Amino acid sequence: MQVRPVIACVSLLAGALLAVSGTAAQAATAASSTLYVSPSGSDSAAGTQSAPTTLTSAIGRIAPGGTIYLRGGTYTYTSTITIPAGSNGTSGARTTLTAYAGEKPVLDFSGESDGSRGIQLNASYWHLYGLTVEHAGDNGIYVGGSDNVVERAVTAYNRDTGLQLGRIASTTPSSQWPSNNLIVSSESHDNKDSTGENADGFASKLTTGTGNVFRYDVSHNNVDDGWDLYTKSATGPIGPVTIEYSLSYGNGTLSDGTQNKNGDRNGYKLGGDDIAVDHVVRHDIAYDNGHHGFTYNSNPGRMTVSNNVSIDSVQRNFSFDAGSSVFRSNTSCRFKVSGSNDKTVGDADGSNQFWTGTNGSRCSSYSGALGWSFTSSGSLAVTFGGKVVTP
Ligand SMILES: [Ca+2]
Ligand SMILES: [Ca+2]
Repeated sequence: MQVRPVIACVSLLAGALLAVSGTAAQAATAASSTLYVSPSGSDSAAGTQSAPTTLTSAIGRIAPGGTIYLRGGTYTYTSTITIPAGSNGTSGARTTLTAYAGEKPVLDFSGESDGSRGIQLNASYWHLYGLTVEHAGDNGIYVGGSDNVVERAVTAYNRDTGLQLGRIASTTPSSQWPSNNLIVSSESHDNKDSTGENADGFASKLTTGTGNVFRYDVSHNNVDDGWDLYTKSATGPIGPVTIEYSLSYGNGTLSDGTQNKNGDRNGYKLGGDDIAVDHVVRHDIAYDNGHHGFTYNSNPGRMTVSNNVSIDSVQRNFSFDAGSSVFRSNTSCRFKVSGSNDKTVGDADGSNQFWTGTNGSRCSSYSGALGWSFTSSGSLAVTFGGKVVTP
């Protein structure tokens, strides 16, 4: 309650600044809800452009639907930054935590001890944009809330999975597991836990609800898997996840060449403990992963597996030994890694070109060197030999 007068003061200033270029409606929203954060900010500062505050102070002060701007530079932290449950935006106006336009805030958690996460997003209806989160003692970003958007994030060099969704606490009932989150236009790479068997790029596993979506994301060179949708008997099925228009490559080998014998090394790992979940996996590319490209991993459900491309996996490009998944228009190619034939138990028709010793006609589009970038709109452009592919 003590901070209320400060907010009012800040709001007047922010409103005056934004009114120049914004509409009246935008200015009215920003008028009670804009804060600026910089690496040199202090907790007690007003949070204006000229007197920026700290991220933890801003999280405690921002109004629902407001915007926190993070100026560029490196922020060093020694403990988790939590956006607490209940500090929600609204369905009509998410609370936004965003990189200041044209700047790159890097949140460096090197000083954390093992087991401490970077950002813990327990609230709902937030929009995180443009954050780089590195070297956390556990997950870089952990999403326990619902209806959030994480956009243009980079999670790298963390000591567990880069970006993970899961319940807030062991006491959280399944009805409150994180749901309807969108992870979009984000990159996760070189995450590595000390055992070498847990750190994936992205994970919606163990305790996640329905409606979570990954779109236009890139996961590469993580010690374990690119994506992991693991389920286990103790906690039961998770909600179906959608992974689309994304890329997973080089998992099982870090960018510096490091491997760990415990790494699972799959591009997309889609299950666990023989529990059926009907995930949707479409328009995705797996390239040069250390085990399977796409694997059901004992998920016997009816997954939608369509328009994916898998190339040069060390084992199978597509590995589905059981279940009733529906396979359409998938493409499997080998150029330099021999591997094993695909196995696709379920409903697979002639639109697929699975690998059983030779490349199909569509493989000619995937023979060159891999490249990728995000377009200005945030979609993912993947190229082979310099040519954009759109599987
Ligand atoms: Ca593992
Ligand atoms: Ca994993």
